Amino acid sequence: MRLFFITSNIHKFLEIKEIFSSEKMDLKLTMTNLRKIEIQDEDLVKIVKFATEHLLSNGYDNFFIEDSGLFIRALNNFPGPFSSYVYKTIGNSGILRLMQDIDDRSAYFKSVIALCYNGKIKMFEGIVNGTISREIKGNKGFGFDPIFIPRGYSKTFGEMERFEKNKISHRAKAAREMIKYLKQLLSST
Ligand code: ITT
Repeated sequence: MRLFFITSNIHKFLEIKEIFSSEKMDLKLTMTNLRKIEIQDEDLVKIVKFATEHLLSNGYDNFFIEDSGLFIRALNNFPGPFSSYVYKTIGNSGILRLMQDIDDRSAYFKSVIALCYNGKIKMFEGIVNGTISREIKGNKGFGFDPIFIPRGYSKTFGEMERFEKNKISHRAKAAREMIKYLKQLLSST
């Protein structure tokens, strides 16, 4: 059986695909770059829920979407749900410039997955805490990875292999919760 991940971001897809295979998920994961409706809101949960309900009411099923963002404490949780736009406009160097004279570097990534399976919607969340680095480091991963140092580590996500990031990332946590739920569901049918 097939499960569709509706996303335009190949990195997100590859991260979750690797988790599906390490968790030995039976469902075949397929990336679909379908346009989804994105409302503007400060709450990631509301954003994915709205998009998922819209897709379901348009006849789509057996898919999930994921929305994520970087929340920086000293910037009142900016860029948060606007992460994609902020990355495309000011990028990592812009964030570091905004943080130039700021000592409190704490930040977190949050991921919210909305799964629609057999017509039922379920949400899963994951968070990873860390700090914003002083310089851009590493060329692995994507987006803000080269400026985010997860708590307990001395290197950025941008310096980590995918499997290392997948041990601790926000997306990996949300994805593992979804897999747990799907496994239970599949074993009971
Ligand atoms: P979709 O088509 O799935 O929406 P997207 O890249 O536009 O793909 P989002 O709207 O969820 O995804 O944007 C989240 C942005 O936050 C993303 O583009 C990155 O800039 C940043 N981001 C989220 N998770 C990240 C991660 O694990 N590492 C680095 N940056 C991340």
